Amino acid sequence: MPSKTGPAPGTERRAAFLERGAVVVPGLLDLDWCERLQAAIERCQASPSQFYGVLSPPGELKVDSDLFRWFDDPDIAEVTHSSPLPALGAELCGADAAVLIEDQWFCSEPGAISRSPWHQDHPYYNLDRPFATVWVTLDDVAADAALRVVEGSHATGITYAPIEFSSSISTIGGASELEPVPDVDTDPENFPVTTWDLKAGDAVAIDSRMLHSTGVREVADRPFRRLSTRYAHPDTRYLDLGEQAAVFWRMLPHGLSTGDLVAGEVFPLIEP
Ligand SMILES: O=C(O)CCC(=O)C(=O)O
Repeated sequence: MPSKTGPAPGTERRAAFLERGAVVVPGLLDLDWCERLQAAIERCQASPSQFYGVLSPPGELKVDSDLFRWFDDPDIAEVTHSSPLPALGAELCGADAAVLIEDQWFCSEPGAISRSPWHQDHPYYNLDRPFATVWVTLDDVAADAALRVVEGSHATGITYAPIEFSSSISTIGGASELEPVPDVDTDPENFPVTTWDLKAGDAVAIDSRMLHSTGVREVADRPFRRLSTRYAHPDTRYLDLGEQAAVFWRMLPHGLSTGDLVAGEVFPLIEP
C-alpha cells in the first residue's frame, strides 16, 4: 500500500544513486568536522602508516594519501563510525547498516595538481558486489579541481583494469587482464564528464563502478584535502581477485577467503 507520507527519507537519494551512479550531498559534514579532519590529516602526515604514499611525481608539488587511519586516529575513527558518513553509506547500500571497508585521505598542497587518474574503485577491492565511496571535500574547491565523474559509467557492465596512483609505492599487486581505462578526457561524446563547485563539508557519493578522477585544475591558494570512506552492504562477501587487487588486501590481517562475509574486526559492521 502506498505510504501517505511519501517516500521514506533517503529513498529518492538512493534511487538517484542507482540511476546516475553519483549523488552530491551538500553539507554532509559541518565546518567543525572539516577542521578536525584537516588536523587529523596533519597528524597522519607526521606519523605515516605502512599504507602512506606520495601520488604526485617526484619534483612536483606534493599530493599524498594514507589509508586505514581509523585504526589509530580518534577523529578518523569517529567520523567513519559515528557521523553522518556511515548513515549515508548504509542508505546508499540499501541497508540499515554498512560495512566500513576503508578510509583514505588525500592532500594536495597549495598549487598542486591533484590528478588522480580516471579509474573505477571496484576492481581494486576483493568484494563480490559494488559498494559506495563517500568522498567529502574538507576545503572549498572549484569544478575540475574537485571530483569528476562520468555519469552512467557504473551501469555499462565494463570493468577496467586498475591503474597505479602512487609514484612512491606500489598500491596494486600486479597485472590485470581487464581492458585499460579509456582516455576519457579526449572523448567527451562517449564519456561526458560532470564536476561540481563544492564547499568544505560537501560530499559526492559514487558507486564503486563509476569512472572518476580529480584535478585537471589546481587549488592555488590553499591545500585541497578530502576523505574517501568506502561502505559496503552487510551481505558483501570476500572475492579474491588475485594480483590486480590493491596490495592492502595482502597486508591486513583479515583472514578472509573467497565466500566469507567481509564484516568483522578489520572491516566492522556499523549500525548508524
Ligand atoms: O580525491 C582524489 O584525488 C581521488 C579520490 C578517489 O579517486 C577515490 O577515493 O576513489
